[in-house]
Amino acid sequence: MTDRADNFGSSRTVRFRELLNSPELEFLCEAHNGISAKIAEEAGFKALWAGGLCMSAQYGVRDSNEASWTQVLEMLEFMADATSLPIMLDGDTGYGNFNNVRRLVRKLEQRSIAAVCIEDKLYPKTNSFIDGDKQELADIDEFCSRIKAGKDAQQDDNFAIITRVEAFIAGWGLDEALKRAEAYHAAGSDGILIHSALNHPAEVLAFKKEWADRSPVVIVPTKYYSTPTDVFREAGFALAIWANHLLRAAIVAMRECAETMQREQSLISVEDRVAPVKEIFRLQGASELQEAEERYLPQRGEDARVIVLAASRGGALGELTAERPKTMVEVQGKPLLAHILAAYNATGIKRITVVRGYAPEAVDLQGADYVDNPDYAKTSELLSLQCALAADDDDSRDLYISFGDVIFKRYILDSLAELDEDFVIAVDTDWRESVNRGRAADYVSCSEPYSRRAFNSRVLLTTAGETLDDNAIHGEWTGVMRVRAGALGVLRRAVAELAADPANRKAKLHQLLAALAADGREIRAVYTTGHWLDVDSVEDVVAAGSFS
Ligand code: SPV
Ligand code: MG
Repeated sequence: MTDRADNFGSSRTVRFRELLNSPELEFLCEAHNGISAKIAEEAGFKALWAGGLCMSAQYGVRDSNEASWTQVLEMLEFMADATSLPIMLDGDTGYGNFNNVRRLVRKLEQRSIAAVCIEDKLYPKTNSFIDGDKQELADIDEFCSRIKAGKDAQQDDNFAIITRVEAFIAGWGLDEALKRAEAYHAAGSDGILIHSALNHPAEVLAFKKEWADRSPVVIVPTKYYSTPTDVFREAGFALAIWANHLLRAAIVAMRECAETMQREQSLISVEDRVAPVKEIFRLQGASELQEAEERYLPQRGEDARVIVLAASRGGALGELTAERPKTMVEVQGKPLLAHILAAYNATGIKRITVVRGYAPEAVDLQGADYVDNPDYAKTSELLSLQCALAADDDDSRDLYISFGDVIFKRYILDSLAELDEDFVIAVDTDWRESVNRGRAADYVSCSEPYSRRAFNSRVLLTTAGETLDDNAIHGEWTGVMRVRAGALGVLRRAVAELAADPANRKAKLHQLLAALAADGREIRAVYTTGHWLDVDSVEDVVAAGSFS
């Protein structure tokens, strides 16, 4: 993990040192997870206190080392990622002896934590405000070994180890506090946190007076909160830690909200008292991800649109299409059209126009625009395409053309999108099955038959039709086609020319492909095998039930 020195011009450890050593009183705000860290940073704090009490509490456990030190470490990593601020960990007793402290220091540095505070008690610790006077203090020499090992372990000279003197908490008084502070200072401690559970600052002030400026002194005024901050300033304390207030604020707000929702069984009266959802997104940095997506993800979906030709009834399906066109016949629990929309949506393409004809009112799925071909009974695919092209003159995006009765695997779209050519079609090599079943199919002839070699060469369409000679057939067009935005003018002209001939009112799209190829347009053919299904008969509907 890298330290974000660049944001501030200096690393977190340096910035923490500056706060610790500055002649001003500086403040640390408690944070216990990524979002509270971020909120404290936005409020203007220059450093954070990752307090043991609140880190434990947010996990729902006691401040008695019930959360393991690696669980604490994991949360610190989220906090360090969520902010650029220096963080001082409340490292409790150091989680053991000298050996645990030196390993802790190494792991904290790896996570860009600027400082750790260790207290002179025994593992497992108890919070200082719970029967403090019954708490056993560490042996001074043993505690000094924790400090020395920690200092020896740090790689960054500016990493700070603050030592917390619990003599007042445990009922020992000023002399013991001073004796301990002196020993810890000599062992290499970078500052003393003097803690007190009194509701006035007498103990910490007495300590500071005697200690003077031998090293910076840190306080946690939770219990003597009513003391004016100027008293701390005048006494020359280095840092004051507001140690648990974000969590306490959250408890009040969460409880009030939960009780209201439970009581009222409604959100009406809480909505204005909670942060909008978009505020959560902002705190999470959602906009950065959107920008990154634009930078890193393929954007073809954004630039493409689709025309689905779905006007025909599909009379061969009999009763199934009495009241709806084929595209709305259900397979696997949803209409064919829903499968088609889902395949495009899955590749990021959302702009889809469906050409309706038979029973248009039955074609009403969300996620598509609709264009009607009122003449559908007397016309066919080409004129439906013309209707859709006429309805939308936006030629700034690539265009996919699909049939409303053809479902396919999404990878077929991916393989078309990858290629640069103006026109690309997916061609199934498994065409003999259609011939054997005697069904109408759009056969194609290509510059090269399907083979291993064809993978490495640009296979181009030479012609297409329903009645090609078996020897000339290299595959069956799946009905999926992609036209680059720059070639839409060519497509429009080709459609218009064909459609102008009354003999072509019933023209199919394979005629358009053949006309484009005959006109010298390069139509790249991508060979695929299977993974699509043209639903023309009741038998096809049954087969679609197991299409996967
Ligand atoms: C903490 O915030 O976890 C502290 C300060 O260690 S106190 O709760 O006052 O002991
Ligand atoms: Mg603590």
